[in-house]
Amino acid sequence: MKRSLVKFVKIPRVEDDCFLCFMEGNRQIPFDIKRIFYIGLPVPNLSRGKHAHRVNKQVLFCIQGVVRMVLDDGREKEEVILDKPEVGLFLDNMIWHEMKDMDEKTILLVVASELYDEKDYFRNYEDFL
Ligand code: T46
Repeated sequence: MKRSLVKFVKIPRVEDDCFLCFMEGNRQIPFDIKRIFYIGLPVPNLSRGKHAHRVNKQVLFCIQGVVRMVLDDGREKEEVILDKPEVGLFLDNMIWHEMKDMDEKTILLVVASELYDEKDYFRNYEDFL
């Protein structure tokens, strides 16, 4: 059976007079969370990412707006749209990924298994392969 590159991480969404989502390391998030960052106010037609990580694993949430994620393990490519704050995308290490088609409201929240280290990045596709 074909292995899917797209692995969702669903987190609780509590609804009362607003919504509230939460996540905890080694519970919904399948690793110790060492770093959190977020990305927002994209210019039109922005494409970001275009790299893979040697070790770092991440879960990416589109907490507002929309993003199209393109994933590539060097053999297969898959795309997925994220537009729900309670549905994250698990980005394993050694997966080339690109964020596309964000709208002007898009905010991405990313939890990571490792501290920032530029040496962890493959930013050149041929090197990644
Ligand atoms: C990823 C996708 C989803 C830091 O100094 N510390 C950090 O923790 C991060 C995440 C970035 N930076 C610096 C490195 C660059 O000078 O911020 C600048 C922009 O980073 P980058 O071009 O890698 O941004 P994106 O949006 O292409 O990628 C980011 C993450 O870097 C990456 O790990 O998987 O979001």
